[in-house]
Amino acid sequence: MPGIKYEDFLDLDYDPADSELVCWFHVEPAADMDMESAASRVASESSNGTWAELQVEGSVTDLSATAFEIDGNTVGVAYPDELFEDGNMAQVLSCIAGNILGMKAVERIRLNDCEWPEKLATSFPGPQFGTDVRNEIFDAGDRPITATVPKPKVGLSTDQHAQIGYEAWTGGIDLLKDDENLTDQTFNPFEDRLAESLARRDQAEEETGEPKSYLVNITADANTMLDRADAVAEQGCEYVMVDVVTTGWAAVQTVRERCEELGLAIHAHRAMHAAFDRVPNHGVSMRTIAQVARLCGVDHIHTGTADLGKLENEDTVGINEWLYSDLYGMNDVLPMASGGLHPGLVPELMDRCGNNIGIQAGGGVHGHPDGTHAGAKALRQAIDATMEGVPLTEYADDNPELATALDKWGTDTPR
Ligand code: CAP
Ligand code: MG
Repeated sequence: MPGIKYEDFLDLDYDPADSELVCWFHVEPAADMDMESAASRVASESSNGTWAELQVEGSVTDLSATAFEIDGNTVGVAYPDELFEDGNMAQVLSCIAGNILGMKAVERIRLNDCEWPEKLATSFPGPQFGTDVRNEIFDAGDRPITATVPKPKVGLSTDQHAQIGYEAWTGGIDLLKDDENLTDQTFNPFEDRLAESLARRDQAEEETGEPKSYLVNITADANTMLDRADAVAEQGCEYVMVDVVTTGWAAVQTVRERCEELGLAIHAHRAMHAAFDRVPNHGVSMRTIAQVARLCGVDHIHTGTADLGKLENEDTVGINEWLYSDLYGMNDVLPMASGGLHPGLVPELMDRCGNNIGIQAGGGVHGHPDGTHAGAKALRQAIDATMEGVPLTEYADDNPELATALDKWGTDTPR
């Protein structure tokens, strides 16, 4: 590319082709840099440019990106399809969320949103089930499905873990969920926990007549995750849980391929996402992380509590809407609301996020004064009341477990 300069990556009259990936960045140029120069460098460094002028003979397919829009601190960059390897999320992110995040030409930069073109998007499998899990795996009708994480998040023995699962399932919870840092530790080994929890699940299904399942955390290196997914399928469970940010997208894609063969749904925990998305002017947005997760093929992903819970959230409702949106016929994803939730917050949560969600409460179930079983009943009572349009305080008159939860937590947001 003899003579190509940074400025050649900027064209504010350019109209992206439908085949191009369009990325929207928040850009704060370095002190000695104007926005147009910064935008050119973003497009250059994330596609096929560099700082030096290169003398390269012969024709090179034009893989250059184009910074085509600047609006305040918002910069739009269009990437030609040939730049990307179909179906390779690691390579895509190495372009659009790679070196540019550390460039001296920008003080801050954040990848906020992507508009995925059909060929690239459909080169990924997408979710196997999506929100259909609510009625393909459970008989949830129109209500949100429920999950609970035994607490303390790690340290319980296998027996204690399974017993808590049984009490939660028989109290009305649909899904028992491992916590993000529970995998295969000596105090609660994976294989034992899987077998014992599923044995209690079968008992709880028998007693309640309701389908129950278990989000067992298979997080590990890719090969171990494949072995664990095989074990989950052999034991007759419907799900695996993966900490998708700490395992990495390439490993998620490998697990997704195996889950297609095994017919297993994937629950994506997003621990470590805040390293990318918490700072509003630098990093990678949760919206982008959720888009990547959908393409890679998770069925559930945590997207926050619309600021009702204990953790910082960005645009839960907007992210959820994208997860439900049509993407070339790709399955949608069930958003999981979690983090500081308890029965008193359910009506407001469902008012803000609707019913097509999962609701996870750990402390909000096991912290109930009368224990896990009562806490599970209180969570389901809060959901049932909200589905019937009955105020919780009124519904609590005939539902003592809910009354006790409201006495303890009211409608306060924990910190
Ligand atoms: C919630 C949780 C989840 C967070 C993750 C926890 O427990 O198990 O990991 O919800 O955050 O460890 O805090 P509680 P997010 O229900 O007891 O708060 O869902 O925002 O990814
Ligand atoms: Mg957790």
